Amino acid sequence: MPDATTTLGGIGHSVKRKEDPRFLRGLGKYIDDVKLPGMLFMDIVRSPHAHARILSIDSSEALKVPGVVAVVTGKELEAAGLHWMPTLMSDTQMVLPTDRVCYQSQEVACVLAEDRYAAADGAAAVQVEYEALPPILDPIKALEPDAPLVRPDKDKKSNHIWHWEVGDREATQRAFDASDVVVAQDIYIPRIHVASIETCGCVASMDRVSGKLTVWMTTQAPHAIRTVFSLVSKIPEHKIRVISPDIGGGFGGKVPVYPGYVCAVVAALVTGRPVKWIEDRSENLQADSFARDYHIHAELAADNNGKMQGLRIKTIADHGYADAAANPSKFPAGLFSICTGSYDMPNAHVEVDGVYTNKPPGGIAYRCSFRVTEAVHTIERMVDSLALKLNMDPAELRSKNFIHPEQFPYRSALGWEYDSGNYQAALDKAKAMIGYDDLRREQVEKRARGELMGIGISTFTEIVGAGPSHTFDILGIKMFDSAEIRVHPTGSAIVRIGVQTQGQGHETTFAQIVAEELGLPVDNIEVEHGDTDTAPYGLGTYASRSTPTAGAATAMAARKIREKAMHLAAHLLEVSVDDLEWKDYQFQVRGAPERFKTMADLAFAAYTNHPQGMEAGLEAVCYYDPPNLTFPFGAYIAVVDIDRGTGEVKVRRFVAVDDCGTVINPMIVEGQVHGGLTMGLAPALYEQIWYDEAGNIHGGTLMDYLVPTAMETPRWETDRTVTPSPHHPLGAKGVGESATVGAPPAIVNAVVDALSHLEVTHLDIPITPPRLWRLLQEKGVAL
Ligand code: MCN
Ligand code: CUM
Repeated sequence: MPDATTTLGGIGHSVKRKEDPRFLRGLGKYIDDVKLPGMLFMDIVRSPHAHARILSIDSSEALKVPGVVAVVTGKELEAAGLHWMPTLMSDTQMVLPTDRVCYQSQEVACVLAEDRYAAADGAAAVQVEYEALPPILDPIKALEPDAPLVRPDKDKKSNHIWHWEVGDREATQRAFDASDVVVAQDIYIPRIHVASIETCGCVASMDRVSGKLTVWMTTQAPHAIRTVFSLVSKIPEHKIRVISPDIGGGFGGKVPVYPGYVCAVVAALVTGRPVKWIEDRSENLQADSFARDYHIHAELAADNNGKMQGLRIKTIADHGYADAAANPSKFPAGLFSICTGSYDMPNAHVEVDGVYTNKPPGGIAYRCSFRVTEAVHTIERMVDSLALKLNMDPAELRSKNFIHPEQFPYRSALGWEYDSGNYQAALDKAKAMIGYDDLRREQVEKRARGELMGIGISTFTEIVGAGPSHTFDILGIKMFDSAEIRVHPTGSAIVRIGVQTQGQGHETTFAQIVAEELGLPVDNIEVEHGDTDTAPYGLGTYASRSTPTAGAATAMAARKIREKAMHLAAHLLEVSVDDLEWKDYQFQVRGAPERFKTMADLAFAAYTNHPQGMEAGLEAVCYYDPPNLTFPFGAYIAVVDIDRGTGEVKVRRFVAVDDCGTVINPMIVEGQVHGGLTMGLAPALYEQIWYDEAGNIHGGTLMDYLVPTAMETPRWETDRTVTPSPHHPLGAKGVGESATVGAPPAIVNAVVDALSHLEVTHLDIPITPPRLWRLLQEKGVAL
């Protein structure tokens, strides 16, 4: 007989996803499925130049295209004061330009038409006269004193945006002076793009009777967007409704506000008709927010035994023409300062400088909780460099430096308080799964035969769950999150949460939390989110924050309900609350377990038989402000074989042991890890966006931006350890990005390991076959 928790589908059960029946049958409701009477379609004219003056925009031919209703340019927006908008990092970004464009594919004008095709024909007919200007593309050259300015509109006459540093510079210098060995490395982490299946878009509609603006949009943070819309447009917040319906992948790319959204809203307000805007694939790849683009110089100091003494990092962050990163306001370089990783690093100092260039605004997106990928890549590569220099096994070097379980809560040299961890246990498990020692023996034999095989390790620490509101905010809005639960008289319930899902399965996992806390079956619990008119205020889904924040809020709200239910139970059973205990998902009389009330009994009583003086109903709200972030971690080991004839890297095996504390749904967590690993393989071996000297984008279509398919993806071998978070009510940590953060250095370390006997100490990503083949040729080992 199944036990109570199996029937409930509570925490720890691989409940099948409630959202899948509609997705698998093609019945999801995405933005493009929103169709309103009288709806106009918008298309965007984009710049062919990376940097140019706009001499004129002639819309007359476009207006002659049958079906075209209007053309909107920056001049029209300027008249309404809407041609610039704030970015999430308090920078400014053009909605539509009035006099110059700053990157290739930048929005120049938008065309509104009766159908999508007329809009596209209209956009092609808009004539724009440009005077090309030399683009500034290299962020290091952009910092030279005589470099032309990307942003002449700014008071500061420089391409330097901000400087940020943390740690103790002098102490770190002393540690370096006193150390036996120092390894130093330049590491470039290139621009990449999330390439979610669904591109971005919106439908904006103004109801002329109620005066209410409704915007269905591909956003990961509907409430924050509504507040910012209200502040910028002066439309009262209750007259704005933002709905984030089913979303076909977010991965960070749907956090920022893009000019297209704003243009569609303005067009709906001006024309009085609903307006739909949906990006095509190349617009999505070429103009939306980018990730990474960090030029890193790192140094790691240690003594001869391999005990790490200090870490020093200097980074130039290429932000494109605007700092439109979606970081918490006080963290211009995100949480890059997690770069001391899983190691007990006594000293560290980190500096980052943000720089403008003629590229699309970038700085966060791609499954990374605010620059953690860059941090993890740096430290995990540096640890391997050190191992090579000391001729020490990289697993052994890691073990020597891990923060020990008894050191938690651990305060890092850069100021974070790690909540919990057990790094050695995860590494031991991964080593056992993959057969580490056997692989090392195999490598020796293969090397003797001239075969190139490598083993790479990454033992990373993530930092997710922004955030404690005393330090974390977005444009002043504190980063808490929320849940609201209402139990209906017949024992089913609705849960509304301030975060939402872009594919993570929240409709299932949040129901599981309530099932566990209240003892109601998961099938009877509906989860609703993404609609600002109904969901409680929350900051949205990114930075793997849903479980750490709204997950905690859901548990706490459920516990408030349980508290009230206990009083109802005492009333019904005619005992004092002190005589009751919550056991086997029921309130039982202590010592007389045959006298009990289930939550369904109590829900009914809450509406039909509640004691005089008690409010009717059974519902609760919680706004949860986490006391700390959560620090999930993992140990990954990759085995690669290199084809000496083609330079192709084949990932033969990949073992991933993750620890995200208490697991709510093991199947969903495994799915998150599988997807995340594939998105870690991608930048390691395939994906990159780069710009040629004229500022033309490369990797701006799926012809040359290589998203891995099932063909390239190895069979992931996953397992886990469980080290609960001591401060989360369920002990859970986030997991949504761990694999993307942890995987790239494991793969790079494996490739470098395969070539280490040829004096190869580092490779930048992506390690593509042509790049690697050239290196094999140089080393005389290509076939
Ligand atoms: N979970 C769990 N037990 C845990 C931790 C998480 O069962 N201890 C479950 C959660 O309940 C949730 C899922 O795993 O269903 C992910 O939870 P969490 O780690 O809290 O992350 P978020 O829900 O906040 O998701 C955001 C994260 C981010 S930031 C990116 S980027 C990313 C990712 O999720 N984007 C995704 N995974 C994605 N998966 C899909 N399918 N689509 C995206 O756009
Ligand atoms: Cu930076 S990708 Mo996720 O945090 O949406």
